[in-house]
Amino acid sequence: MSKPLNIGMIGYGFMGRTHTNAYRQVNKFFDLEYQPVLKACCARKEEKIKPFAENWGYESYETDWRKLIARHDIDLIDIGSPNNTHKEIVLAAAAAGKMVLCEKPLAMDVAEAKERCAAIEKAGVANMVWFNYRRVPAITLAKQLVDEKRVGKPFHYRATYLQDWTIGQDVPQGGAALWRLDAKVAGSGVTGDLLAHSIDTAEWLNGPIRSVVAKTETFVKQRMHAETGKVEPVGIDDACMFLAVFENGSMGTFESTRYARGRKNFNTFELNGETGSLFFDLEDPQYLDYFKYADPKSGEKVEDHLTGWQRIHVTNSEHPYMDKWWVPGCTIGYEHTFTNALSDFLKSLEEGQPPVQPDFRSGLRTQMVCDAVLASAKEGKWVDVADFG
Ligand code: SOE
Repeated sequence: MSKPLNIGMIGYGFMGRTHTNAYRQVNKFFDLEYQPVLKACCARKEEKIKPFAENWGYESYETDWRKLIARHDIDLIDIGSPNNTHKEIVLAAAAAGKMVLCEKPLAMDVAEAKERCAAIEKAGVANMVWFNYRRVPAITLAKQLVDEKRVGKPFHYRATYLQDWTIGQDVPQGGAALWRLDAKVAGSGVTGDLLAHSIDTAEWLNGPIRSVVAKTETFVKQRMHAETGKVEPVGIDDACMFLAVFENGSMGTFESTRYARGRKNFNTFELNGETGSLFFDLEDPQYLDYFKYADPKSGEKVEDHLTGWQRIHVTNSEHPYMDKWWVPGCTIGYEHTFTNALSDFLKSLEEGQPPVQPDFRSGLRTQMVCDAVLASAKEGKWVDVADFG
């Protein structure tokens, strides 16, 4: 039986588009009871949101998110607007009993994340944070291989998230396109924007991070602000590297920057365990590399003259999500990760407990690690993540 789910989308930028595309596609590929209906979208500027609504097929639009939340014909509020707007919207949406989906990072800091998590849990509304990379089939497969004990006792986790789009000194900060460079709007730089993804993936695959020591750098100290026209100090971290110790005893290294010339969205991880290793690179997203040293069940070593890394082309129907898309060998891409995530969310509504992951509590956990990283960079010493809970 089909159940309409009326969507109220806030934001029309990069994330407004990725999420809306998922709402439009999900029922065409996944067999689900819930059918998202593009009821309304919302942004302050009518000249922006009206064409967005027309282009993507929203039935209506609003220019005040409070009005959107007050509407009785909206079931779910999806937040794809800049980070500093998330707080009030989440609190109001939860109080109104709406389901809430929120773009990452969940919050500007832990205090805000806790408040949001408490509001959502008190209201008992369905929720999810859009850490879409968990739904790259190769990353979901990595999780399956970890759960199947094919990596064994973990020793090392190594993550990088590299981009290069802010190197120019003349790139302004602030405004609709560049708010990620404005600390007042974004909260932090690469730590909240990029490392939050790496941390979410790392904790999903390798369990909680216990402690961290970090160093951040801001290479360009002043930039013109797109809204004021004035040259203002830059408050974000342009680059951040940190060492981590996981609760399971393994060691982690994380590196992120927007100053790695030639790297566009180089989100990689490698996990090295006693019986195997895994490697993934988002710039080559249909592959998962696996090195098998021993059989997970018998423990028998498989090392011989054929031993080597195995490149798994994650496009077969037995691979996560792939039976819903094309025929084996045909790849899917970035936008499909949002559709896959949405299908999991809608399935969880259909089936009830357990709530889909990553939920707000999981987003709070990632925020704790981000805050610990930034605090460590400030204090220049190891800090425990638990102290930020
Ligand atoms: C930043 O450039 C950004 O758009 C992030 O905000 C996204 O979360 C990431 O997936 C791609 O890069």
